[in-house]
Amino acid sequence: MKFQSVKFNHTVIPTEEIKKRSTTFYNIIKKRRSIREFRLKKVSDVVIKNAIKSAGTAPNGANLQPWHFVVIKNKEIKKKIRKAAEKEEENFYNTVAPLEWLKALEPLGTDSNKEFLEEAPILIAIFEKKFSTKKNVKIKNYYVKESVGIATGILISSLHYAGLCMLTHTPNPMNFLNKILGRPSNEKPFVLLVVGFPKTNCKVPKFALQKKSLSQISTWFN
Ligand code: IYR
Repeated sequence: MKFQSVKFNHTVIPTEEIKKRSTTFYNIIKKRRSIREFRLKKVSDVVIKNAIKSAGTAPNGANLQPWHFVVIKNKEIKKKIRKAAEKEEENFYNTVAPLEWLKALEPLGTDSNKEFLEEAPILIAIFEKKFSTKKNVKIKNYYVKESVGIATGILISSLHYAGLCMLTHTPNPMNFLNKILGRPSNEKPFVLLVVGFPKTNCKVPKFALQKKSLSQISTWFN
């Protein structure tokens, strides 16, 4: 295989240290919870910048990096997003959602009120790019959903590790985000990440604590 390459330098750390690090990571990530009540406390830009830069390192199709992150701190824009999201959610909860879906959502206690979209200090709208344009030429992207999904996972992990809380919010449909945020039509909203700190008496659904066991989620051929 012929390709321009550079040497890959990887420091192999001692086995015991690897085990320790993996346990530490699990003990941190298992504390992540989706929250819907945010306090007014601000978040430093540097934390958001580092998280987006981390997300930008995600493995992705042909290194075309088919994502775009829009950071919203502006009150007026948050208000517009809340209004548009609540309109879609009202339609979802009152008209389009099948009974089965509403039943599945019952333990979460969610409804069409999305106050958190104005309460939270930061919203990050993540867009997937079906294609990119370079000097007016259309470039097709590959494995877009997979790539953006992995990048979003890294973004969430980074923010959680830094000590922030969030909600992955997906009002359906989300194309109002293109209009409000002025994003082009080759970009499709993937998720709206609501970021900040929980209110003092923030509550989370009890049932979401129940995670499937290792044997339920994995199969091993040793
Ligand atoms: N988008 C709606 C409904 C909703 C759907 C799922 I699947 C969830 O895990 C949570 C909510 C809302 O945000 O209320």
